[in-house]
Amino acid sequence: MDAREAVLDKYSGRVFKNRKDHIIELDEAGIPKEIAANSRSVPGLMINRGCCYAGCKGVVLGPLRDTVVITHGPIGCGYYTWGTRRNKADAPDGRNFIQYSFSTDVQETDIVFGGMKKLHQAIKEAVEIFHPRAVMICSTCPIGLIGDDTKAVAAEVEKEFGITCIAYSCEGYKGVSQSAGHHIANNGLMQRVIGSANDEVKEKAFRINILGEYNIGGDGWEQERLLKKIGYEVVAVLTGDGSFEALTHAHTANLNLVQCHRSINYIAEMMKTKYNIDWIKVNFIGIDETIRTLREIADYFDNDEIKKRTEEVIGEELESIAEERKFYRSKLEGKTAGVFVGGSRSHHYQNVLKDFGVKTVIAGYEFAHRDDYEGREVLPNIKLDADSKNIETITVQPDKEFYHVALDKERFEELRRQNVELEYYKGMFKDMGDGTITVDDFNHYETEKVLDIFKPDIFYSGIKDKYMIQKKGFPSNQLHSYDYSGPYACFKGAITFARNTYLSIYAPAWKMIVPPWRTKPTLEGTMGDENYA
Ligand code: CFM
Repeated sequence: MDAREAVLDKYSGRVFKNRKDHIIELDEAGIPKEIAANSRSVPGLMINRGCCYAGCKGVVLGPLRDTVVITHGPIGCGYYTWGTRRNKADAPDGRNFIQYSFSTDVQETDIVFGGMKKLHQAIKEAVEIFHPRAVMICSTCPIGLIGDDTKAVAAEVEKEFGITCIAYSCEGYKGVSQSAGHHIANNGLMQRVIGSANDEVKEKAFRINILGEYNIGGDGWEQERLLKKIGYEVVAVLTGDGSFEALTHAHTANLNLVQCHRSINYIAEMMKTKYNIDWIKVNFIGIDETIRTLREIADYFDNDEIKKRTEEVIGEELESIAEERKFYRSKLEGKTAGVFVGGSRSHHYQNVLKDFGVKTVIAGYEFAHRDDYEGREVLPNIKLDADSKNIETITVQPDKEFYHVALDKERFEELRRQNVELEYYKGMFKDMGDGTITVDDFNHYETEKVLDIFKPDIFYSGIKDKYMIQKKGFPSNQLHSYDYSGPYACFKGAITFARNTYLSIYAPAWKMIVPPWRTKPTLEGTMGDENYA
């Protein structure tokens, strides 16, 4: 029985039929195989996904520091998503509201009589107290069910307070995971925020946006530090330590860097159509990947000074980490890992592991789509199901005023021939292979099974399964929140990541654990009427 069969073995016919296409064994590197992704999870299985509201409010809109993002729904939705994602933010203009949880605290009476008045009152209070640059309304499940017209409230607020207010119908049930919420948030930002400031485009300047970087543990700050050191101007970051204010100018940049393809590819594509801003898939996770990324950006702009500075900065950064890099490589070489995160990191982190000689034997995404596994070339073959059709796809037109000059066709093709991922993402599969396994939408049972089969030295995941993994005797670090550490991006970040990995693998604690169920049964039961005797 191979690993895949062993994982599927215990399933009933119906569950087997569903799960078999989500588990792929990769034999040869570079040969993508089709995987089932972005579909409904099997009810009853313990999975790690979030909901549509989580993707819209928590992931994409939440990090905007000068904006009040208000949860319209029962208090639990706002409360349980409060402060759980480590998207750090500064307060350069005195506006940073991300420590707060704004909610309308919808009650039974509101469900019966409607919550629109309450929403209006809540926004009024927030605007008067905090003076935000904008207000975003995020609806949760019950709001969609009772049919509150949040868009009407937003329009009223705009008139009354002269402030941008956008309502998002991102009810949790809208999609099969948080991925739906990313798309909804992308649409709103594109329609109402990006391009709303009336500035001038500076054609030849080295002005860039970083898309899909959420500044978890300070990753975005580390990227900005390097890019500025080279000589780039960062116009906007979407959306880590980002601001409504900066987003209004995003259309004036000359290149979009896409870090997390899954959560932001919609905006990248729409900005290409509307403003002719090229996007390039980058990766700042990993030493070799950061070097590749910096060189590709320099190649894109094709400017001697920028190229020179790029090499100088790479040299300086490499020198500053040389010793530690060697030490951690000597400790980690030959180890194996499992990586299971949302929709990008399971790919990105394989690169930093490779830097230190660690092989990824198990990988999977919670909610990515087939293109994140197989590459964007499969996009035309992805059949939209009813769940995906539920999410609006908006179309944009070229903007007469702000349409940029971008690369000419020849240069574009030349860069593509050099494997620069211009308007392209190759996906995770092409970097895997050799008997490794990929599992889409892992559940806890499957996690336990792959741990038993592959016995990796470490398994990276999140808070929902971390302790279950550790109870099985495997060290587990969180790759969503970085276990309160970070940044992990770029050169210095790679060292911090390696240090945490080293500390976890070399901690003897996990081998000493004897869970109680190993020595005695923890669940006892009786059959039939014995209890009532
Ligand atoms: Fe993109 Fe993210 Fe991720 Fe994501 Fe996320 Fe996250 Fe993630 Mo947690 S935007 S897809 S919805 S890289 S919150 S910062 S770590 S699951 S792999």
